[in-house]
Amino acid sequence: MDKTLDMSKVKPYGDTMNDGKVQLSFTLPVPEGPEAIEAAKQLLRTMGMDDPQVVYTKELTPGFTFFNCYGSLQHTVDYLAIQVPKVDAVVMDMPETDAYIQEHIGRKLVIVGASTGTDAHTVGIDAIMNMKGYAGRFGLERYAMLDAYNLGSQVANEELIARAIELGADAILVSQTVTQKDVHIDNCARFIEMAEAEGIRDRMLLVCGGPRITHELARELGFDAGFGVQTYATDVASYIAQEHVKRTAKSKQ
Ligand code: B12
Repeated sequence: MDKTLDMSKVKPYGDTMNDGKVQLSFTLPVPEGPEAIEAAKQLLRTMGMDDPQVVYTKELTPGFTFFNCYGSLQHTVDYLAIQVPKVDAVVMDMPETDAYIQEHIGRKLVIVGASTGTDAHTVGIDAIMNMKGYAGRFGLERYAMLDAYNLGSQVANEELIARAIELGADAILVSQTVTQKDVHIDNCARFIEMAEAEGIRDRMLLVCGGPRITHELARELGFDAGFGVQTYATDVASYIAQEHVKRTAKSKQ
């Protein structure tokens, strides 16, 4: 390990430890030319960068210039002080998860999911649930030990909860992509209120996901877990199976 590396003062790495090198791209509403380059360099210095360099410029359209820049960041971050709430599960692949459910639960788990409220984005929930899957991982519908129902998009909270009750679901998946005016916060908060009113809050695992969802936010909103970008079916299936087993064991104590 490099002796000059201090984890309480971590800096970006370029080609030598602590050189702070970063690459940054942005567009300014100014015409291309020496003044534009100087403006970009001044901005980089203001951002805390030494030795700012503009290595590429391109006028996108008259009066707008795109920049590719390098600089050495002065700022550091205390990596040792960072604490991020995380989903507590070991990620297993599909055959492992199926075997785990077979061995520890002995029946199929029922999962119902939807993109809820006015949200019309389906690609995220499909990536997690659809048979064909996403990024080389099969979706939940493909698992032998899961019964997965994807209700699609723009599904009302009432409808999702009613279907989950009807199907005797073990887990509900809520997908939220649009976050303008915090619509996802209002919608998720209403979903949890409704789940409590219907008496399913402690009977089913409630999971939320989307590009701007974090585990921390989901927990604050009352869900059991939250998943953001770069989530795969394997993450979700592993969590649901392991958490189900943990809770069943607890309820028997
Ligand atoms: C495709 C798309 C559309 C398509 C959707 C088609 C469809 N069938 O889904 C269409 C054209 C319909 C559309 C419409 C709109 N869109 Co749009 N759309 C996108 C786009 C380009 C890609 C989204 C996507 O498919 N990502 C790929 C998937 C795989 O990623 P993901 O959703 O993040 O999912 C992953 C994780 O988040 C997670 N995940 C997601 N859900 C869940 C759920 C659970 C339970 C779990 C565990 C995990 C999980 O797992 C997935 C896999 O890793 C984004 C921009 C972008 N590049 O992201 C804008 C974007 C999402 N759209 C946006 C907007 C504003 C809209 C509209 C409101 C536009 C308008 N004014 O009409 C409408 C919305 C209408 C509505 N009522 O919802 C904004 C949202 C901004 C915001 N912060 O709210 C974005 C970011 C574009 C932008 N930069 O402005 N859109």
